[in-house]
Amino acid sequence: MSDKDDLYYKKTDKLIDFEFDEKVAAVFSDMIERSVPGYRSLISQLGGVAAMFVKSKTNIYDLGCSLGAASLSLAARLPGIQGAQLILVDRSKAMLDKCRSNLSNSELASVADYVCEDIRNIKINNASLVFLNFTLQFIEPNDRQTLIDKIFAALRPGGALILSEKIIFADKQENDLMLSLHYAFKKANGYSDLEISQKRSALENVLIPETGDKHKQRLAAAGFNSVTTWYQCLNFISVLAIK
Ligand code: GEK
Repeated sequence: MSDKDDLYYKKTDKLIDFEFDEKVAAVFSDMIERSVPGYRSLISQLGGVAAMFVKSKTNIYDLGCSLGAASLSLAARLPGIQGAQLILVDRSKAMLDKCRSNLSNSELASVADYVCEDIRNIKINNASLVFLNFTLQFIEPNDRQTLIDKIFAALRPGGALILSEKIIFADKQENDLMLSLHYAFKKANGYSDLEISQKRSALENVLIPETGDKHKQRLAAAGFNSVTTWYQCLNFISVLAIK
């Protein structure tokens, strides 16, 4: 169970950049469900999409796994995950510790490896499936193509990357509309104006969204054969890229 997210409830004079520390890990499930439109629905469908690509004797990577929601969704659709090995990676020790305890009573416990490392620095190989579920947005934009190229090289033919991201829109009117709708979503979920604005400032230099087209161009440049948006809720999308 997650505690209620009230991290930005009180006015703070000196806001520091957002970090995935112990305080965030403790409230993360509540935070992401109340902040990301369609998160619960996306997670419940993600496993079904992902299950189509998993092959035995391959590796599945959950990059920026947080509490392991994507992997748990897969396990619910594909019991035993086809005898594949699951590698969960997060550079936040607080998140990864919580992920390990979350999965400890699941069938994933026996096939899961946990790596506390920056995903830019790890080796990836023999992959049938890679999740980048709301993680690329936290990577420095200049490093994104190199990371996507590394994932493409590690995937077997027919393997898939599922990339979910917060996005912006090239058209200003559309972008403003989506920002207003996202704001209304957070208000409806109980966040105050102060909480929303303090969280936004804390994330400003940390979460850098791009357009859906930019993501698709990058995936095409890496060499992906097929690139499809399979899910969208307001300014949050999930793209299925198949090698
Ligand atoms: C979910 N996938 O619920 N290397 C490793 N981990 C990183 C890096 C990096 N360079 N940058 C950020 N992270 C999850 C949700 S949350 C999304 C993912 C959000 C990690 C970071 O520590 C955090 O746990 C996660 O990526 C992003 O399906 O909070 O909006």
